[in-house]
Amino acid sequence: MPRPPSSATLAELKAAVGPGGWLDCAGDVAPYLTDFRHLYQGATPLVLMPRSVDEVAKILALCDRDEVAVVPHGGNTSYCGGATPDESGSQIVVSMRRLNRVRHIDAANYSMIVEAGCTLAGAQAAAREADRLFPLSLGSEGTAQIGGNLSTNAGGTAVLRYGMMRDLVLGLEVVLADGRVLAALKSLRKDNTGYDVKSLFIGAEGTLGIITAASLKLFPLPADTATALVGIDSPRHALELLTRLRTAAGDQVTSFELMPRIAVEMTVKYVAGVANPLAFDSPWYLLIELSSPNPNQNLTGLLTSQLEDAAAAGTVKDAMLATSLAQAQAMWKLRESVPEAQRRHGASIKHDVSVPVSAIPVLIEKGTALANELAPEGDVVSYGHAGDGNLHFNLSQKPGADLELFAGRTHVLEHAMFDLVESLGGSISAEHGIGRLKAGEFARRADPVELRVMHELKRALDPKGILNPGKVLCAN
Ligand code: 2HG
Ligand code: ZN
Repeated sequence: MPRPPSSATLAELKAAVGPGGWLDCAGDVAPYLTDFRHLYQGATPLVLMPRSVDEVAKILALCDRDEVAVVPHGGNTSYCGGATPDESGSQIVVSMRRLNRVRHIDAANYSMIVEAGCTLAGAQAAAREADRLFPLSLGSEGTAQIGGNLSTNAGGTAVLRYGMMRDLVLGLEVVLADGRVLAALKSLRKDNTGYDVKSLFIGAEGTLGIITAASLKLFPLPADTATALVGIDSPRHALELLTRLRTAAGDQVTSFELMPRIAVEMTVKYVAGVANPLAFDSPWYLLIELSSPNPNQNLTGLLTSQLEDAAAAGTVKDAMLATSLAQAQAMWKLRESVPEAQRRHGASIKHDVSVPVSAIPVLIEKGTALANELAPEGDVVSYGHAGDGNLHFNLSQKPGADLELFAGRTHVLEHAMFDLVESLGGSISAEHGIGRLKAGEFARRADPVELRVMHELKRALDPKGILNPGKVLCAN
């Protein structure tokens, strides 16, 4: 069991990172003590900001020796409290923000090595400069860091085409709990040498080691893109259209995002500069993007003809194709601002869940019935990455509804939603991780053998339990 650090340990930790590498005044550490959604308010005696792998290794060796708990901290955009220390005041925070270099880009190998504290937008920009695409794409990419993206196995809006963060990794450098450095930073597409050890650290939320750098896959930059905002009557039509487009355009279907009317209305109302470009109101909207590195694909022509055929078949009500980059960006702003609009509107209850894509319409139908019954103070705002089977099945407090009553529905509704998701063969966490928020539900619902294996791995790699205690796995 980790214990509070002594003043001698704190002094050694400060010395390990040197002047300018740590914070311990209340005002300075405050931003590290609460999560993005303000679900948790923790405490810490010390925030460390290492600048090299060696410094991270020294920190962990000291913490392991003295059994001090460590909470790795990236861009702090996570939704499940995975990067926030607990309330005890005995956990050290290790911020990765100064470990943020792009170490190497190998354009011919379509790979790059970046450090954990590099922002996702920074990694994308570095790839672009080398005429390559790093395709992970999220609303919070300006702040979110590569280490956090890896640790939560982040998803976002281009998973349909490129996969999740796990699918974009060739190698990792990780500092283990006792300070040893696992140097698995190869940039190979083929490497069948035994167990895939690096993959253990992806999605582990810093509970098995601290990721310090990654070798990431790059892709050709798109040279042709077609973006459309489409009005449809029901989620079933979304499924029909997705099948039609994948048949016609294969892997060129890059994004397929679903939004209900209420999400569009809220976003137009609360977020400056957002407009709904469609002439007609629609119960549901899709934001669709096709892309290809081939400039001569005429994707706009392809998407137009597919949408026309879909309209003739009664699948599509109304559609608008972006005719300029600015128009495409405006459509993306509409989609990416939905979380901000929900925040401005009032309190929300969130479920980041996934089901097989074919079950999305049932999830929406049954989930909405559950929400109306169990949380009548909320409006359902279910939107997200329909093409991946991932919905943010959220509720927003109804205007004028009692906040306490609404918030009080969270657990009963979550339980029912998770039961529904499980009955459809889905997951209670699609892309936001487990963190502290879902650790209890995860422990209750995980396959017992799989959970046992996870605890065994945790004990093997972190026998003193110093790495991000209470996240992902509950103490057993
Ligand atoms: C998104 O897809 C993010 O916009 C946030 O994953 C989802 O706020 C949410 O629930
Ligand atoms: Zn999302």
